Amino acid sequence: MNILGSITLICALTAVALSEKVRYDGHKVLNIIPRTARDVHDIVKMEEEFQLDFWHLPKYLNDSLHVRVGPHSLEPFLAKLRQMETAVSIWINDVQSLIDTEDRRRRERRSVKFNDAFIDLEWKYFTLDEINQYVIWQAQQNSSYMSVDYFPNRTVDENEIHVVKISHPEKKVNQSIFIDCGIHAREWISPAFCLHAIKQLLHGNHSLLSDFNWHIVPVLNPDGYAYSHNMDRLWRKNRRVNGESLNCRGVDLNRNFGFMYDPGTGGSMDACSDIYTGTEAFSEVESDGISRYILDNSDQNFVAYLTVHSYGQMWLFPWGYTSEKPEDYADLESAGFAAIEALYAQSRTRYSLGTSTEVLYSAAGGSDDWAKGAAEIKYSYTLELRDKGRYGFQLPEDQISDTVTETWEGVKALAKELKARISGVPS
Ligand code: 0X9
Ligand code: ZN
Repeated sequence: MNILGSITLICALTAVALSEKVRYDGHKVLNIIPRTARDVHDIVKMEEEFQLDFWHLPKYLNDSLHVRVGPHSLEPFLAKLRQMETAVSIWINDVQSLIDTEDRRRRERRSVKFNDAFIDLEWKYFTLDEINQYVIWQAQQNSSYMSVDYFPNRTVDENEIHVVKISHPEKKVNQSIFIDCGIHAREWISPAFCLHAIKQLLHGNHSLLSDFNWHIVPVLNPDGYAYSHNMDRLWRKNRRVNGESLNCRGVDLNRNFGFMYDPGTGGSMDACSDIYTGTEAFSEVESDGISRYILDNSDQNFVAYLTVHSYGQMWLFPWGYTSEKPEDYADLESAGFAAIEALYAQSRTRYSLGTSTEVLYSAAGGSDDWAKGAAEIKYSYTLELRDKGRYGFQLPEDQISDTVTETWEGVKALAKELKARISGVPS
């Protein structure tokens, strides 16, 4: 084949590869202020008719609803909203152009060379390969502080799930904090936070290691995370092949945990749904793997479980499966308050605090409920990082640094508070 032929072939192959990527041209995210609970109910019922993708559902009156809608459904959907006399504004005008901007930035930035302990992690969203390389490299550089373990089973796409353990090399510490990131694929700021936490624990103030051992899963859903980079930026679930529903892959891992598992509460039994619960509790290697790890390491005495999501700026705690509150609600609320206060002091970013059902919506099968209800980790929190919907899942890279820094301030304040509570000395 001559040069021209080769170029044509390369172009054709590139076109095929590119055309496979899911595009969101002309898709808008609308900000709707429903007038009544009935309005919310009616809008949610239109999901299938207009192929709606709900990014945020309102919890109280005058709260807003964020929904992505494609170009063909836009006019008929707006007509329905007009009939309901609901206030609506365009929040994101073209989802694809945000994705394109993000892609362009990523292409401009060379792949990272891991040869400097103070490497700037906050300048771009790392790919799965880069995250794995970073984790292995940090473990090699800091072998006395950090070790890397793996969940026993690989994922559907043959990825391994890493668990990083960082602890003091000399002191024997018998309390631990567990953090996982990236359970939902498209919430890219979450793994970025876990990498920042690892870096701070290794290269920041080592006194944090005198009080706790830290167990961190940087990407709990590696298949979904890679897929959201390579194919569909807005993918949420893992990549499980769902029996006969060949076109509809994936289970929402945060509906698959085995404590009060219930597809009828905030989940779906439809394999095509973004909140598909899977066929049964712990059917997935990711959720099963993490629960086994936590139970098998009970000698580590986990005092806190943190699972990091986006978006909405919320510091949530159980329960998510019911509107009832845990009997130690006041303890979780006051420790959470210390965290969001420190976070606010850092950057003036405001968080809401309360149970998932109170602040957000009820949804059963979440990892936070399991950690508290089954693994008996008292201080179990779901963190929903920035923002409040301006960019949603596509939080621009120039906000990574401030977001992970303020969140780390919150987590450190929580650790300090818990240390004081455990030792009985007020902070
Ligand atoms: O719905 C979720 O899984 C979480 N929100 S997100 O937008 N990141 O998807 C909230 C989970 C709160 N916890 C429980 N409902 N148990
Ligand atoms: Zn999430």
